[in-house]
Amino acid sequence: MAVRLDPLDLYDVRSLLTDEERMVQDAVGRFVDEKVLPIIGDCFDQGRFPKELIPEIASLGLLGATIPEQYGCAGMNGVSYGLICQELERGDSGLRSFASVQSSLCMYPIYAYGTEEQKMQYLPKMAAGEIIGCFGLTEPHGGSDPANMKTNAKKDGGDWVINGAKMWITNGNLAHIAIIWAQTEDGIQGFIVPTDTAGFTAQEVHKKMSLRASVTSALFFDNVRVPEANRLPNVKGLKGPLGCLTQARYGITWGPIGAAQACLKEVLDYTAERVLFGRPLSANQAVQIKMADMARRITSAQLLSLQLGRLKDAGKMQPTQVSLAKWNNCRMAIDIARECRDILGGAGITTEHTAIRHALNLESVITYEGTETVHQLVVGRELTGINAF
Ligand code: TGC
Ligand code: FAD
Repeated sequence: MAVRLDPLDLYDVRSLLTDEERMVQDAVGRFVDEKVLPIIGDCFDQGRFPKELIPEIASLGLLGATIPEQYGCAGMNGVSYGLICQELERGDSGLRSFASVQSSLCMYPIYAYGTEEQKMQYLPKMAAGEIIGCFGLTEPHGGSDPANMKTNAKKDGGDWVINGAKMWITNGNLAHIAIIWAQTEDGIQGFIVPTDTAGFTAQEVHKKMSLRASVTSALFFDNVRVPEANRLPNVKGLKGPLGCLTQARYGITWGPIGAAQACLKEVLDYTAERVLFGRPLSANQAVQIKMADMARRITSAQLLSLQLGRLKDAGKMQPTQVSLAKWNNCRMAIDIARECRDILGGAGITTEHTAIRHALNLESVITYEGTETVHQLVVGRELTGINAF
């Protein structure tokens, strides 16, 4: 007798995981089912990030999960980090954003570019969720071109004085520290800026229709003074922030798989129950073809991210490969979420169902960490050798 396949994992990608990776996925999955799904629709409606979940996210080892245990982190592999992102985003992209920023954009640069003192001072408390970070690269005049950075840091005795502004910064009003990228006489450098430093202001962005269960802010620097000990000394130039983005974008290739799975699950259940023209909606060819096509695209995305993770864990992952997967998987998920919204009919327009929340969130996910066009042009450059930016 044919085995009934898991509709959300038609190729049994889970069987390609190690026992440890499966345990991570199950633990995060349980957390999402029990703690996130019951509240997240209301959080989105209210425009509220569920801060109360931070201690449990931290105690599950989800913050800085791939950083070694000597810094208070879980020391997991890249595939486990991907699965964390996938499960969190099955709940909501905002929650995955929180973990991505804390882990890949704030803890990673301290780990990769910081001194031993900086690592010991910040990483264990960040893993415990006691210190929250944000990452300031994008500026109001154009995020796709970070080389054209206006925010600057000038040396003044033993200090650095930072002036400028950053825009669209996840966790901005939650954060205790900001990892800020600024132009210096020696090129772009990174600084750890405590958010209670005089001259630092964070202003929350309101009226968002996307990532409503996430904090997004504008940051302003008016003669913000930090000591030399707060500079990340082990990198200079754009490759510093871009190196962090490669880590975060890798995780983001996994996240939208979770969002798409949540949407497909919802319409599989809905179309089985909804009777129109005397039969379940799911009995129509047009509806089955749409759902089959969703499963096809989810399966391709799962295999893409898993192979990317295996390359990452083997130390072979290239930024262009990350760009291809970020582009493919965000496009896959936003198209599926929009199609699921359509299949739900009128019921799909409220946050009683999840498709519209995921579709709206994915408008941000397909834009941040490099827009779809940026990633297409990275792949185009790889193929042709011509920089078309
Ligand atoms: P280029 O000038 O050629 O390169 C500069 C240096 O960087 C190196 N490099 C990379 N290193 C690591 N990872 C990457 N992905 C890298 N890409 C380039 C490169 O080798 C070079 O090193 P060196 O030693 O020669 O100096 O820069 P480029 O032409 O490659 O960059 C152009 C472009 C458009 C791809 C880049 O500027 C870009 O990616 N723009 C998009 C900016 C972006 O993604 N911003 C995201 C902001 S953070 C965010 O959105 C967080 S949302 C988080 C959430 O809530 O989840
Ligand atoms: P622009 O760069 O102005 O781009 C506008 C349009 O032009 C896009 O469609 C783009 O694809 C297109 N375009 C650009 N260049 C070209 C070209 N050469 N050819 C053709 N088309 C082109 N940033 C951070 O630093 N930290 C964060 O924590 C963070 N969190 C975010 C959270 C949210 C919810 C959002 C929405 C954004 C966040 N960002 C963050 C910023 C994000 O990275 C930027 O929005 C993104 O990089 C695009 O920059 P931009 O919005 O300035 O658009």
